[in-house]
Amino acid sequence: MTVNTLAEIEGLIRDQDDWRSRCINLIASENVMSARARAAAGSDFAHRYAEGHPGERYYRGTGYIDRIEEQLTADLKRLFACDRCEVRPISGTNANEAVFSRFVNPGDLVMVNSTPGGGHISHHRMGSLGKFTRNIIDFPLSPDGYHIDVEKSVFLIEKTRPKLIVLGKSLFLFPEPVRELAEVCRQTRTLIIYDGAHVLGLIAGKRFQQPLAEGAFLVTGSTHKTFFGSQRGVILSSMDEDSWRRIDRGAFPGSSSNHHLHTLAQMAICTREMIEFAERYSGDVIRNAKALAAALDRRGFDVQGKEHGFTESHQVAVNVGSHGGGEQVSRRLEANDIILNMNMLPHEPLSRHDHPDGIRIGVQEMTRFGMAEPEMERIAELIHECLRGGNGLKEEVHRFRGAYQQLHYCFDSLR
Ligand code: DSN
Repeated sequence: MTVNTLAEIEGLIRDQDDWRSRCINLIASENVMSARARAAAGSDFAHRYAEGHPGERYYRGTGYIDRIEEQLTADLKRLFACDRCEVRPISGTNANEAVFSRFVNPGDLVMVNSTPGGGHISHHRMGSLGKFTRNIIDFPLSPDGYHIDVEKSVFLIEKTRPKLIVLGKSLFLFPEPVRELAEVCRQTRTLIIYDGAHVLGLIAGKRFQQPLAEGAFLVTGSTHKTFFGSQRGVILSSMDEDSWRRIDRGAFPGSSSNHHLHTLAQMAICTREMIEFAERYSGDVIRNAKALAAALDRRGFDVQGKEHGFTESHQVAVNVGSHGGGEQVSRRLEANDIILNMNMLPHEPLSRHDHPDGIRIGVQEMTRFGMAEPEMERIAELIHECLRGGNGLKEEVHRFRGAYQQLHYCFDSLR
């Protein structure tokens, strides 16, 4: 549908704000920012450039962002207990690109999680990693598909001696075997890259594994899934000076020029919120994910990972093949203003990427709006009703969501 006038564009922006505030938002890669963080998007920083490092910029007029960037970097080092932090990537994929571009040469072998096994597109041949090498192999998985098979992986790493392994993924229910693979990787001089995009806030809250302490060379991540925002990327490490110089050049000028100063300012605010609230928030998120998984299981859904307690993260995965598959189910739910995404599950061939069996559910946003275990029960009930053919649930969804409009785990009320 064509949008003809400026007023129509502005109307669509308002419609989006209004609509998603009435939806049950369950996309595992999204979160919402506090009003204080959102306000920074409209600041003068949105117009400015600041290539380089604080105090050594290629532009003048950067005094204020220099102070913010320095403080943000210091805050993140403290939060993640590391010596080095790169905040200039403008997304998680951009952060991965900064790393791959400096540590992967043509022909280098890299081991990753497969796409059906949950691996992110930037780890694959068609994504960022594929620009630097085509020699990419998958981790062997345990029979349930949600865990890396450590024994087989150790054997494969010893035999093939990859340059890098990339742990961390987009369908991310359980911790990765960082500690278990650290020793063999030391022996084979294989670097462990941990993509923590989905679980960054849970790591910050110390409710998930601590990849750097467990032996990862570096952690990349986006900052807006279980972290509070803004939509950016980050690289964290305690690596040596020489290696870090490569990351530094990878971030700029390798994979970005200007690094979007308004969202950097927002991230500085969100990081302060994380420092204060991450521990409580991430505990609540994981409890809610487990509660939602159990509630769906009780209603007869094929919730994945059952033998391991369903999930240890913000995500729940459900095989809805018997309900018509993930594509159809996500559309039916969207028609009732329950928003989530279809997702491949580990047993599926790549050819089913646009009609997979699975759906992936994330509870991090609704948790931030104050929902707890009883509300997870109600969400399970609404999903169940909808998939049993119930339509016209929108009103009930809006009524339910209407009671959860205030954002928690932030300083908005102290303004
Ligand atoms: N593809 C996104 C996700 O939804 O997991 C991450 O970039």
